[in-house]
Amino acid sequence: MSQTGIPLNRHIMEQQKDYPEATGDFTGLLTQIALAAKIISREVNKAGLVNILGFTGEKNVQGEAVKKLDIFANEKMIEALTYSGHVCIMGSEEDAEPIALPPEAPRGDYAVMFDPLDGSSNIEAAITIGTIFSIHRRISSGADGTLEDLLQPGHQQAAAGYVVYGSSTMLVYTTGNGVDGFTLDPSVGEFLLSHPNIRTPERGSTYSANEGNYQYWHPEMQCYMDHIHEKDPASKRPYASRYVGSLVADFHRTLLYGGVFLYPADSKDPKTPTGKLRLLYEASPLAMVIQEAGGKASTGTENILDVQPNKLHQRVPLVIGSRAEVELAEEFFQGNR
Ligand code: AHM
Ligand code: MG
Repeated sequence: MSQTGIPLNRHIMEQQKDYPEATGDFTGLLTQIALAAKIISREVNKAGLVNILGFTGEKNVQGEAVKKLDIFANEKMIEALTYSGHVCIMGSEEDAEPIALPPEAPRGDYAVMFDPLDGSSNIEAAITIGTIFSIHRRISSGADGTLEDLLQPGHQQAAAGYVVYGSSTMLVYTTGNGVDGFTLDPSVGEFLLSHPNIRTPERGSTYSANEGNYQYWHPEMQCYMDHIHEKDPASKRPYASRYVGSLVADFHRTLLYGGVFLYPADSKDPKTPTGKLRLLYEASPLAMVIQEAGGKASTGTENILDVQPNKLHQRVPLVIGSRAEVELAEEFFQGNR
């Protein structure tokens, strides 16, 4: 039973009690992710000070060269997981290849993927950014994890979630048993349960998309966008527009308030005809969260959780949010409107 205010660790342990076969690995894994999130949150909060204090290109107080925040976040995620004993392989949006464990690190049963700092183009402007993570049970049987452990469809995720570094820092996750949100209390350094059992409204009247791409969108997306711009008070159209340009921030708002976020396929860059967002680091984990909250995620024609990945950095069109809003967009994408 969820109790507002309890620390993340206790919440995870209480949830695990429902699974007598649970080994505690999972609790340890999420605890390590939360630890990395606290360290990243601390650095994000002082990002603007780096130049003022003259650290750039020099050494920080620990004598380490100061790094770009996205590289720093990537290193913290990898460090937190490498020696946890719960992981056999990792994948990061920042690394072209799967991240193997060093020989001395203990091996565990999980494959973890993450976007360490999503929305990184917003860092310099103190705009909300985030970390997204996806956890699979390994399916390979050797000592080390393999690419096969990472290339699993989203419906096989054991857990997924994200951290949003905004006006407060929040960690939201699901293990397939509802979605819970925790707010970091910086004074005690703990994530405390603030949003138990999050449910996404069935409908919403807010859309979130980079409309600057309108001329590059395919006709079905243009028709959908024209539709939600029409004046029809009965269906709350025209919808309101909100776009931060950090997926985590746009997603988090959509999860809580309802509506729809879209990053469709477009013809902008012939090298990325399937849109911009990554299946394994962005779309798939957020799809598990939204589905557990009663919403839906789609490519426009297929449930995101059913997409079989064929490469680590695969991109995918994404329509995600309130169930009825995603289904309305799907009708356009599938040519039924
Ligand atoms: P990033 O992983 O390099 O930060 O890029 C992903 C980001 C998402 O957070 C956001 O939804 C999208 O890119 C915004 O793209 P655009 O600037 O094309 O609107
Ligand atoms: Mg990203």
